[in-house]
Amino acid sequence: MHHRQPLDTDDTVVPRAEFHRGGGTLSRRQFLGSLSAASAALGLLPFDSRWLHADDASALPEGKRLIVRSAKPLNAEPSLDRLGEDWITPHEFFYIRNHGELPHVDAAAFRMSIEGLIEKPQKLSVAELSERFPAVETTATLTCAGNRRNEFTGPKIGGVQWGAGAIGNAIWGGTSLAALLKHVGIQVGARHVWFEGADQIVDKSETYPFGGSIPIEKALSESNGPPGPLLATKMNRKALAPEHGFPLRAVVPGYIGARSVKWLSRIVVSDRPSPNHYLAQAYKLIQEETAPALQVAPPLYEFALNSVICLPASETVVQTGKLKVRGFALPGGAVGTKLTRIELSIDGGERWSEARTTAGMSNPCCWVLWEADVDVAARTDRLLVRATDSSGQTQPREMPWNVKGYQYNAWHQVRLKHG
Ligand SMILES: Nc1nc2c(c(=O)[nH]1)N[C@H]1C(S)=C(S)[C@@H](COP(=O)(O)O)O[C@H]1N2
Ligand SMILES: [Mo]
Repeated sequence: MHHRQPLDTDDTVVPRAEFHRGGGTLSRRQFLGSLSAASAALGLLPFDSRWLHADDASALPEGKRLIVRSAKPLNAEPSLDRLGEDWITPHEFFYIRNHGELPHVDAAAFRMSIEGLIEKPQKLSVAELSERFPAVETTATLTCAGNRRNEFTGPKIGGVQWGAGAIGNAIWGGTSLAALLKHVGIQVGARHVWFEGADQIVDKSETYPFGGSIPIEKALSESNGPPGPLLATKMNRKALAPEHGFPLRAVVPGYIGARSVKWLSRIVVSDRPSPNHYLAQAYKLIQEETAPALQVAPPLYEFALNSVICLPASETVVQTGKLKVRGFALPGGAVGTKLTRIELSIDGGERWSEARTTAGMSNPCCWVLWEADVDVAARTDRLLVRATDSSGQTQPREMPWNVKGYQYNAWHQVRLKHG
C-alpha cells in the first residue's frame, strides 16, 4: 500500500497569545516588540526568531480573534477563557482547521455533483439545493480529532500543536443530506457516502482534494431526532465564511471535524469507504505508521467524550477561598449519548465534586457549559475536570499515546498559583 508522508506537519512556533485582526489592536510588529520587551524585562528567554516563521495575525481572515498555530495552511484556535463564555461560539472565536490553501470558489459557477450508486446523478447549484429541499437548522459541535494534541506525553507528535480550543458550537443552516439522498434515489449496495472538497492538497508527487466518507446509515439519518448530516450554507445564521467552507459544506453531528468536509463539491454514493487519504490513511488511532497498521485500523468517525476547564486559565494567581471555575464538556458522538456527570477535583483526583451545567444539556451532539465554585486551600495547586456520559465511559486519568495524536481526552488540568 502506498503510504504518504504526513501532510499537516507543522514546524511553526507561535507564542501563546491572542492576535487580533480587524479591530485595530496591536500590529504584529508592535506585538512582537512588546513581547520581546516584556520577556527581557522578566529576564526570560531572549526574543525567539522562530516566531517569525508563522505569519501570525496577518494570516487570519478579517474578524477572527484566534491564536495562529500554523499560518500556511491556516490553523488557529481561540483562547480557552474566551471560548468558554458562549454556548454558541461567535464567529470570531470559532477555530479554523485547513489542510491546504483556501480554494478560490466562484459562488456563481459553483456546482455540487452527486454521483455513484444513485438513480439520478446530477450537479446542483447552492440555489437549486435550497429551492428543492426544505431548509433545516441544527446546532452541533464541531471538534478536531487533534484537539488537545499538545497534552500528549511520549514521543513528539507531528501536526498542528493544538491546545484545547479546536472546538466550537454553531447553528448550522442548509438542507438535509438525507433529503437529497432520497431524492436522487439510492441503489441497492450503497454503504458509504463520500465527500470531496474543492481544496487541493499538494503532496510531493500528487495533488488531490480533501475528502472522506461516512456510513450510509449516518448519512440517511434525518435532521429531526438525533440530528442528521447537513449540507450547510449558513453558520450562526450568516453565510458561511470562506475559511469555514463557503458556499457549501457538510456538517456531520457527532463525528470528528474531518468528516464535515468544507467547500463540498462532490458526493459519491458507494459500496465502500472513500479511498481519500483523510479517510483511508489519516484519522486513525495507530501505534506505528506502517501500511499494515493503517490497513487494520478503522477510520475515526465519532468524536470522543471530553471536558475542559476554561476559567481560570492555567497559572492563574488565586486567593484561598471560593473560586469560580467554568468550562465545557462534550459527550461521545455516538447517537443518543448524553453527559451524565461532570466532576472537579482539587486534590489530584482523590475526591470529586459535581459541577452544574449552565447550557446545552438537552441538545444532542452539542457541548454543554458548566460551572462550579470550589474551595481553594493554600495547598491547592491544580484543578482537574472529568466527564462521564451515558455510554458508561468516564474520561481516563491518562490517555495512551498514538502516532497522530488524536482524541486526547484524559482529565483536563489547570495549574494554580498563590499570590
Ligand atoms: N475541504 C476541507 N474540509 C475540511 C478540512 C479541510 O482541510 N478541507 N478540514 C477538516 C477538519 S480536520 C476539521 S476539524 C474541520 C474544521 O472546520 P472549521 O475550519 O470550519 O472549524 O473541517 C474539516 N473539513
Ligand atoms: Mo480536524
